[in-house]
Amino acid sequence: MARNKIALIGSGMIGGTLAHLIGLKELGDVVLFDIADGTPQGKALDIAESSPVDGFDVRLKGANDYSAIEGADVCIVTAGVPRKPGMSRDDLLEINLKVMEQVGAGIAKYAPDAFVICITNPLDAMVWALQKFSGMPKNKVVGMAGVLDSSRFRYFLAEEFKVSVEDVTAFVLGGHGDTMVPLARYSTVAGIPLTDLVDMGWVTKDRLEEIIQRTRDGGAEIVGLLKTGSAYYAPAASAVVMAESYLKDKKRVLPCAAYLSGQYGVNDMYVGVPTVIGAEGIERIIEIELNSAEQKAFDKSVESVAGLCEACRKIAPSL
Ligand code: TXD
Repeated sequence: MARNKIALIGSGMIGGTLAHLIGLKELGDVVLFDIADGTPQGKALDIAESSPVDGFDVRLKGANDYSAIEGADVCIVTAGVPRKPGMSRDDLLEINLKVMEQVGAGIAKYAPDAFVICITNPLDAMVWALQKFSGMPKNKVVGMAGVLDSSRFRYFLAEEFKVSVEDVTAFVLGGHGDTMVPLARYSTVAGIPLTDLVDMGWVTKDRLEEIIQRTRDGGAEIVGLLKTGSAYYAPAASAVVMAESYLKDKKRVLPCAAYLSGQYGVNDMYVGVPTVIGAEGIERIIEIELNSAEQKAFDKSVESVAGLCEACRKIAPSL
């Protein structure tokens, strides 16, 4: 049985971390692709040289030519420019839109059957553009943000309550950015909703609001600390979980930026919603009831994603 092939389009901080995690988990052979000469080759060789120590059998290869990704089962896209301090995700739009055009063409030519996970920011607009540029099926092109945002929320809650991160679940809806919508009543500690934990005196409403705001600002907090780039360990781990659910047909329920055609009243846009990922890609979009405050926050988030898509259309009218 042939091994899975995973192509990483972009071999920067997230790309390199992805390659290492995929190796350690033996998820498949890895091709690191980048326009920078030597970076993907160097990272592939460095990680391959760690494989005898950690005992994993995975082939790793670096390339500057799209032909190297031929037949990939999964493509994870991080190509582009990351945020610098003071820069918003939207500032990246113009540069990264051009990158998505090239990446879309490369994947469509060499790996048209792949499951494509886009990470490049501004996420909801870039994954939308990538799907259009590539012309690939909408259920096979998805954006990573919700797994990361909810993981940050889970971590902050576990710290607050002094319980294991394993027992905290969190639910985040909407676009990746300042308008994301963490949902307290669908986030739990061992099944107990946060709203009940407020009633039980575990946390005050105000403190919970602070944690929610920290989650919204989670990306900026890391950018402010690192100063030279954005987060990469947690984003890479989040994308690997999505790739694994696809390759192993696990049907995990994961919040992802998925193409909406009427769900949640949204059309022709990618927005973060709960999905089921299995061998068919995005197999299901789960629609939950929102109360009026949640709906309002969600609508605001959708509006900001719509603004980004509009800005993309101005730059690339073919979209
Ligand atoms: O939740 C999320 N979705 C995110 C998104 C969380 C964190 C970071 N997020 C975004 O991921 C971030 O704003 C960036 O847009 C991407 C990648 O972040 P990373 O930290 O890996 O950026 P790097 O280290 O700068 O790597 C980008 C690489 C770099 O090696 C460039 O040479 C390469 O992309 N690059 C390209 N590769 C292929 N083709 C083209 N055109 C290209 N342009 C740049």
